[in-house]
Amino acid sequence: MKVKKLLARKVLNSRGEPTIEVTVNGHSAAAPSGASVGSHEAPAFPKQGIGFCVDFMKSFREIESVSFREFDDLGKVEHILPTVGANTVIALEYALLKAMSKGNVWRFLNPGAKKLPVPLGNCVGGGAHAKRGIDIQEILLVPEGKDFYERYFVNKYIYNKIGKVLNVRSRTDEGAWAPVTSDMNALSRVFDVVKDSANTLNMKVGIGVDWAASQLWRHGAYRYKNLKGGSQNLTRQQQVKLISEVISRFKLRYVEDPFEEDAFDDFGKVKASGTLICGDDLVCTGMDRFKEALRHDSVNCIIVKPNQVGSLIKTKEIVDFAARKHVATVISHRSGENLDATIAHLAVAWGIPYIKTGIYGDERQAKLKELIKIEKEI
Ligand code: 2PG
Ligand code: MG
Repeated sequence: MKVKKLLARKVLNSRGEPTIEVTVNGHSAAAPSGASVGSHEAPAFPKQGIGFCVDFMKSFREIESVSFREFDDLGKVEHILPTVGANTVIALEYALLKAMSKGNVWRFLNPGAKKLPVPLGNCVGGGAHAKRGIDIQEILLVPEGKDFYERYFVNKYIYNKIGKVLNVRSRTDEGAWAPVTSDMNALSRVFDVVKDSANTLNMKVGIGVDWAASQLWRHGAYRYKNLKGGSQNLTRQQQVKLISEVISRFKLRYVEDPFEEDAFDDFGKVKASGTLICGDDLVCTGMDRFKEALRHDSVNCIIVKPNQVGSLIKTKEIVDFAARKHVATVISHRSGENLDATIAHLAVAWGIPYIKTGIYGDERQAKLKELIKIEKEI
């Protein structure tokens, strides 16, 4: 495929922040943006700003001489990362993939793909994703079910139930309920609703948490506004103890970033059987940091977010490497999203076992609906 028409413009994401949209031969894509951004992520945009990136893409003539036939050909544009930032590269790569595959990305990448990922559903949250509320960034549902659609259904059912039980109207950036209460109260109420709903539905549903602990870590302590009914500062050791207690009390299936982003050793201290200990800010989709995490035996799961690293080639490398190391992967949306559903296609094509997308809102539903469609095609 040759790039015959390349367009770029500024658009707004779900948080109302500007980002770039790139269109290749009529196929458009934009990259999402985070609010709890790991300090080891590639910069989303260069300091000259998004307007500069839009102008750069519009005059990116050298792309016309490249031929794009397969996934690895994306490597031919990745040298622009230092100039235009990770979000521009990812928007361009998504648009190129869509154009190469005529919109059928998963089949183009892996026609033999068979498995759909398990949707981790953000049902209650706070932290950097809400103006007021709990300290924990996300409480997630980990549904079991015979197929993707059933798991999608379970998440939606329980999400609605939780809204009624907590009696809240406000939502986080990702569409999760944002109650103003203590973290422990939120967790135990979700735990009760999940238990009741699982009985009613006759299904198994686990609970997960994205603690996003780097956001709480300031001047050598984890600083909570309302962990148990009042503000509290915890040392590293106290945080390890807290996380271990919470894992066993709520039988957590999944815990993301329970410690600050450089605490490789602490992650390894809370390994519990049946619990995925997941690194997001810890690894930032970076191979070097992932290898460091393996050396410290920190995690048995990692988040992958293409725009943390600004390269789909490197994202695939880390996904494949993790599979070889028996480390689970979770491909994830960002809190500032758009309607693009490419991560749904990547999850299927690359055999990624989990996808984190949220439950409520058009931008979250876009990915889930795409997976429901793909399940029918498979
Ligand atoms: C996270 C993400 C997505 P953000 O921390 O996992 O939920 O948040 O996009 O704000 O980094
Ligand atoms: Mg996270």
